[in-house]
This record gives sequence, structure tokens and C-alpha cells, in this order.
Amino acid sequence: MDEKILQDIKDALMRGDREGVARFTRAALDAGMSIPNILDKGLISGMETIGKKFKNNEVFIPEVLISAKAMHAGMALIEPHFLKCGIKPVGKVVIGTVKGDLHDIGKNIVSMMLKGACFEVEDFGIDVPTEKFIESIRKGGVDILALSSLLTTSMNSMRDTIKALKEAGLRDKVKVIIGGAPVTQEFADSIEADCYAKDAAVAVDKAKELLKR
Ligand code: B1M
Repeated sequence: MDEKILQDIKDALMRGDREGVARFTRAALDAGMSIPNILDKGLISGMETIGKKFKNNEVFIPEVLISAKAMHAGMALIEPHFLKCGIKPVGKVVIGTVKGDLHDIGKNIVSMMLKGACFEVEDFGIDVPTEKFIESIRKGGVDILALSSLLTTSMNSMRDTIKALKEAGLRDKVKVIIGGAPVTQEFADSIEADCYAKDAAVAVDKAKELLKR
């Protein structure tokens, strides 16, 4: 039964069927299925398959975009289940997809899970100019700057952001965590990020660790 609903979510996402994704995600929630299960084995799994098809030229940008919108419909239903904190935030995170990059699905999952772990999250969205990040750190009160990149080309914007923090004399004011499909620990070390997280769950664990440093 659970496997069937997860497969239904995945199939609807791959068809770009927004209403279907919403309907099956709701059914999964109503059936009491766990959020990580719905996310990993339904929504993310569907998006990964679309990614493979895109790479093999079996689907193209319009189909990917429609599936991404369907993914958002599912995530919108899941998000309220993460937001059950109701207590003082453990820390503040500013998050965004770096300049030159329009991918936001992974970043949104990281953002949602950080909120679920009781972080206050200010999400700057996609294609965020370096100056906007710098300005927010300059204002103060931000513990962690979280940068997402899905393109090998936009990874350089992460480097630029850390360089700009140093030039502005703000590098010691904030911890920087980076992630996204092309990002590696080696790259994080090379740009002197405080840490790298391979997925959203690890990002939450590492963000908690960073608060203690
Ligand atoms: Co694009 N795209 N895309 N795309 N797209 C990729 C990334 C690509 C790998 C596809 C491919 O060729 N196989 C490829 C990049 C190649 C490269 O750079 N090496 C690519 C390309 C080339 C492009 C365009 C250039 C295509 C074109 O125009 N010719 C273009 C670029 C536009 C731009 O950004 N300037 C483009 C456009 C698009 C769409 C707009 C159509 C759409 C994005 C819609 C949206 O995000 N709202 C899109 C999509 C959906 C994808 C794929 C298919 C799926 C990405 C995704 O959402 N994955 C992707 C192929 C793939 O990844 N297999 C592809 C699901 C998501 C849950 O995973 O984002 O990896 P992910 O997030 C994970 C982890 O990475 C991590 O946690 C998340 C969850 O656990 N994580 C973090 C992410 N951020 C983190 C931050 C952290 C920590 C962890 O700390 C701060």
C-alpha cells in the first residue's frame, strides 16, 4: 500500500501532474506515512529520475520545469509538518542559491528541514547577488550563511561570496555551510567554507555542530 502511494507520487511528478502529486502526497500523509519516506522515496526519487532522463536527452527543459512545479506542490503540503517548533529559535540561518543559479528544490528542502530543527531561516531565493548576502551579515544577528549551487559554473559564486566576506572584514562573524549536487568536501576546503553537507539531513546536523564552534 505504502509502496503504491510512493510510486503514484513519483509517477505523477514525472508526468508533471501537479494535482496528482498533491493528491497522492495528501493520501500518503493521511495514511500516516513518515515525512522522510514521502520526501526521499516519492518526491526526490521522482526528481532524480527526471534528472537522469534530462541527462540522456529523453526529456527537455519544459518537462523538467513542469516536474519542478509539481514537486513544489508536494513540498507545500509537507512543509507544515516540519514547522512544529513553537520555541525560541536555536540560531539564525540566511540561505540562498548563489548568483547565476536558478535551481531551488534542494535549497528549499534544506530550508524546510532547518526550520523543522528550530532554526530561524531567512531565505533569499535564487540567483542571489553576493552583495545581498554580505549586507545581511553586516546587519548582524546571522549565525550561519547557507549557500546552495547546482551548476559547476555557479560554484564560483560560492568562492566569490566567501572572498567578499573576507574583504568586508566579516568572515569571522558567520559560519558558512555549502552544498548542492556538484559541491564536494574538497571544494569546500578549497574555498575555506566552514563545512560541506551532502544532503539536507546532514546540513541540519552540521548547522547544529557549527553553533557549538
Ligand atoms: Co538544471 N541542471 N539546468 N534545471 N537540473 C541540473 C543541475 C544538471 C545536473 C542536469 C544535467 O545535465 N544532468 C545540469 C548541471 C550540469 C553541471 O553544471 N554540471 C543542469 C543544467 C545544465 C541546467 C541548465 C544550464 C539547462 C539549460 O538551460 N541548458 C539550466 C540552468 C539555469 C540556471 O540555473 N541558470 C537548468 C535549468 C533547470 C530548470 C529551471 C529547468 C530546473 C530547476 C527548477 C527549480 O529548481 N525550481 C532544473 C532541474 C530541476 C534540474 C535537475 C533535473 C534536478 C535538480 C533537482 O531539483 N534535484 C538536475 C539534474 C540532477 O540533479 N540530477 C539539473 C532534486 C533535489 C532534491 O536535489 O538539488 O541536488 P538537489 O539537492 C539535494 C543536495 O544536493 C543537497 O540537499 C538536497 C536534498 O537532500 N543540497 C544542499 C542542495 N543544496 C544544498 C545546500 C546545503 C546543503 C545541501 O547547504 C547550504
